[in-house]
Parts: sequence; C-alpha cells; structure tokens
Amino acid sequence: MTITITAFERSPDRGRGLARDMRVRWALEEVGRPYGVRLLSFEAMKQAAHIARHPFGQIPTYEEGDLVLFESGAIVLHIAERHPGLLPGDANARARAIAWMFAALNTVEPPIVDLGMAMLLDRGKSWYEERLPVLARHVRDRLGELASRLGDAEWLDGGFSAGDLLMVTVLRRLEATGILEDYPTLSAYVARGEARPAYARAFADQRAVFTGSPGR
Ligand code: GTB
Repeated sequence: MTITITAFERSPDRGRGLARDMRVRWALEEVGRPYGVRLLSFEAMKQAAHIARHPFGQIPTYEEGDLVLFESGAIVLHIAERHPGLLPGDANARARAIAWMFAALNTVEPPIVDLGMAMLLDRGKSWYEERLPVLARHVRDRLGELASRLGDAEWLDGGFSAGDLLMVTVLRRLEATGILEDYPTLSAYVARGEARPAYARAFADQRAVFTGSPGR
C-alpha cells in the first residue's frame, strides 16, 4: 500500500529539518518503507480537503489505504508498531520505549517550543528580557534531568528506538539557542541520531524541498 505524508511546500525552517514531517520521514526511512509527499501551502493546509485529514489544518499527516492519521507522535507509533526496528520485542522494553516517546512530546518538547516561540514572536515586548531566562530555565531543568538519566549510554533505554527518534528531533529544535552545547552528552546523543543513515536520507529529502534540487 502506498504511503503519502504531508509537509510544508515552503518550510519556515528553510530546510533545516525542524518541522514535524522530519520525524515521520525518519521513521519511514528507519523501517525501509518508501513514501510519497504531498506538499501544502499555508493556504491549502486550511482548506476543507486537508481539514478532512487533519482537524487542526497542520502537517504532518499520513495516508495508507483507508487509514488517515494526524499527530506526528501517533504516526511514528503506528509505523513503529507495524514494522520491526523501532520498538523492542520484549513487552516491558516496548512499553518503556513508548514512555520515552510520550516523554519527548509531552515533557521535553513543550518548554522547548515555549522558548522557541518567545524568541520568534516576543522579541521587543516590554517583558521579553525578564521572561526569556525563565523559559530558558525550564528548558535547562529538563535537559539536566534528561542528561542525568542518559548518563553515558548510547540511547535512552537499550537499543535505538522510536523514543530516541522523537527525543532527538525534539532536542534539535534547540539548534538556534546554543543551549544544547552546555550539555555535551545530549549534544553527542543528538549527533548519534543525526549520524544514522536513515536520518541522513530523511534530512536530504526534506531539504531538497527547500533547495529544489534532488536530495540524494
Ligand atoms: N502536535 C502536532 C504534531 O505533532 O503533529 C503539531 C503539528 C504542528 O505543529 N505542525 C506545524 C504546522 O502545521 C508544522 S511543524 N503549523 C502550521 C499551522 O499550525 O498552521 C512545527 C514547526 C514549524 C516550523 C518550524 N521551524 O520553522 O523551525 C519548526 C516546527
């Protein structure tokens, strides 16, 4: 069955792989499933045809036969559950990997998004200089806790899993802040994720949308 995902026609990140289609592309590359991409303008994302796929008019979405999914975490979980490679076989290890997926999206990503949105939209506001350190503190608290748990392990819980895939994509969103550099074990963890061949293929393909030249 053909898989089609949606992505920005012109991503505001200018091909840096920070939009959430990147995690879906990476998961599909990890499990070796080919896919097509429907590129959407901001206008098309809010039209009825896309709202039928995604109630909030966002990317990414995932279509495979009769199945239409939205929410990047749900899509990655769907891919991981149906193909070997992203979740361990042992039931308890699998449950823990899924817990890391939720941790990436529900515990680590929100403060990172809050900081990123403030840096993007609130610069110049009267309270910006006071608020920014507070938001950065929230991010640093989570990074400290995550670094403590990771220790000097390669991945969060045994072998590479969908939990690591999501966590790496979430941490990459700190790129413009310089904060991650203060956490060398987490920087190295992100670098290990980025060094995976599946990541490189996904990154090249999303970048090709921006550059207009073939990614690989
Ligand atoms: N919870 C949903 C999920 O995980 O799938 C959130 C989906 C989402 O936020 N989609 C964004 C979107 O469609 C694109 S990824 N936004 C348009 C809209 O809401 O109208 C978020 C994103 C956008 C841009 C950058 N960037 O430029 O760096 C990074 C991340």
